[in-house]
Amino acid sequence: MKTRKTTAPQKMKKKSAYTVAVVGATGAVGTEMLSILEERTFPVEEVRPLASSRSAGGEVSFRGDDVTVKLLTRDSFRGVDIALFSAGAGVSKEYAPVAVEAGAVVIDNSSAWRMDPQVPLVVPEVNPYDLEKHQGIVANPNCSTIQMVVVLKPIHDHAGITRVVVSTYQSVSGTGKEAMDELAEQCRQLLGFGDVTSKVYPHQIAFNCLPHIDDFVSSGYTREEMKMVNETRKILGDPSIGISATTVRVPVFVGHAESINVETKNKLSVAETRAMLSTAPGVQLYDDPSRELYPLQVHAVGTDAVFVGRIREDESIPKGLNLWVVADNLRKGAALNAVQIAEELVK
Ligand code: NAP
Ligand code: 12T
Repeated sequence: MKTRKTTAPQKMKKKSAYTVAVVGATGAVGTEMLSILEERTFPVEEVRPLASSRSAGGEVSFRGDDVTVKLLTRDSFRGVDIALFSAGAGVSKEYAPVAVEAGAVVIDNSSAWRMDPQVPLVVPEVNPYDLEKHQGIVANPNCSTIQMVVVLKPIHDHAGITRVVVSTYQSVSGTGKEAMDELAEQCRQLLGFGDVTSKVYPHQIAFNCLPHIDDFVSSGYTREEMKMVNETRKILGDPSIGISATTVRVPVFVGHAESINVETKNKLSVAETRAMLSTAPGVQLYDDPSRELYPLQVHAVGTDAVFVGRIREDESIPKGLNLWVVADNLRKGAALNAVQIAEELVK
């Protein structure tokens, strides 16, 4: 893993409005970043959309204006205060230090810097205090980690989590625009009784589930599963929590769901857990089985909350809970969390 040399914490200069670069502005996450900056009226003086030669020269829309997409180069960050990166780990590894050198604070959505001990890994509802020691780069956690820790944090504070077993049901938008096109195209092919072609995924994703997200590592887990383990421990600041993850791609366009089993030091009843989660920041309790109300991907799309329901005691152990957690992976799982970090930095 790459580490950066230690330097003094870098404070953001207070301004009435900021120059914000969006690296990967034409992608699934970048597009969402632009609309969330606009929606939340983040104080933007100038927005600078950056991408590869594939879309440089094209336009994106910001506050009703068409803004020209520029080619990402080493000179792209002159005058930039905040650089939101969402163009993959390779781009982040190469260009985040360039942006920091030019005086910007980088909020990086890729996996490039997350586990670097000098880089804070932040979910504002969970560990905003970790932002203080940043040295120019702040990392945004993985989408599946973010929605899980928003719910685990209050449980951990109240009852001490010892172990988590999680299975995910992740949408194709987590992979990006091409994967969304692939799911749509395969649905058309199958409903027309044609042959299915796969390019982005190794197998058919339409009407199918793939227990495979990101590359496999030698242990047999995938990188996505290990991100959930390592990032959760870093964010909760507790390396002693046992975590086991199985990450699964499902044929859903937007929204990730997770089945989470939690074991705690102290007993939590369903009523206590409901009461606690009903006031937790960023959490929306949606749990009324008598009216068939539980979180669903189709309801979470376009919203900001992390929805939790199906809260049950795990009757197989003395102190355990089962939860079903759903969020919009492009918003709270990526773009919204990044903009919330920017809001904390300029506060
Ligand atoms: P996407 O829809 O495929 O978009 C990729 C974006 O990156 C496009 O704007 C693309 O520009 C740009 N890009 C790619 N290569 C580039 C290069 N060499 N130089 C400059 N720009 C380049 O993907 P996405 O879903 O938005 O995801 C982008 C990245 O965000 C992912 O790779 C991942 O690292 C991160 N991500 C994080 C989370 C999370 O868990 N927090 C979730 C999803 C994604 P063109 O239009 O020019 O191709
Ligand atoms: N492979 O940010 O494919 O590390 O859903 C996020 C999502 C990597 C990441 C995905 C991925 C990341 C995916």
